[in-house]
Amino acid sequence: MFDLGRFLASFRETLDWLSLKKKSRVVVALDTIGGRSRFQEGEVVKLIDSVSDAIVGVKLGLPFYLNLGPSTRDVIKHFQDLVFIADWKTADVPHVTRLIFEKIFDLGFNAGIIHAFTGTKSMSEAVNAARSRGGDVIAVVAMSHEGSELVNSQMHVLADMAVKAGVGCFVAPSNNTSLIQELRAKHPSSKIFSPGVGAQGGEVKAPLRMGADYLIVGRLITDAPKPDDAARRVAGESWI
Ligand code: OMP
Repeated sequence: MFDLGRFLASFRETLDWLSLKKKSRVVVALDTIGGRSRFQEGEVVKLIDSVSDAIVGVKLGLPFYLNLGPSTRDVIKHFQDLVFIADWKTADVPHVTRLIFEKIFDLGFNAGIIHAFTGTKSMSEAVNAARSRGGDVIAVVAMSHEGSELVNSQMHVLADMAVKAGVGCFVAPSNNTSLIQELRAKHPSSKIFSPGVGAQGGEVKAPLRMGADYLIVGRLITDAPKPDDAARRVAGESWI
């Protein structure tokens, strides 16, 4: 189905538009389905279909691509009313980063995630690939897991490098909301994506109140007995 809102807008505008339309700030991280990391294309389409009215986008990581390969393109093509984010968390030299991001957009993704610690030149190459293909880049500037203290202690340096490279979207953890608050204060017009909700201890409302724009939610939805119910519940809570 042709979708005018999606056709006219950039990644960030499309997200805002989908968010308003669906009253949701949820991006689903599709790493597992019912606890399994091996699944068929049909299962993926069925799961996304069942939650699509409650979410604004889907984030597909490297395990997903290693499982489904080029069929990932067919999954993306199936859905008009969602954005797709490639979470390959690239961390490479500039010219290889550009090659990876070109492939990401050729597959139909709307945005890709890069590690900000790779520096301004690598991020600029990702941004160049994104601009030439109408996509966007999201930089990881802080993380949600135990062991991320080093990267988190450098969040502001990383975010400044990302901004210098032309990146306006960040990943920052929902289970460490003071980092979100600091990031929002320094970068008022950025988009902040916040993972770690549910399975990693983050709450739904707290990161949004601190300034996050979107929640990245995986197992809480994808491994739930009824993913559609779980997605609707999280979406409802996220609409504050
Ligand atoms: P759940 O813990 O199942 O909700 O999944 C979280 C998702 O967010 C996974 O796909 C992770 O790869 C991703 N993620 C984090 O959990 N922590 C981070 O610091 C960054 C990310 C990410 O970049 O998306």
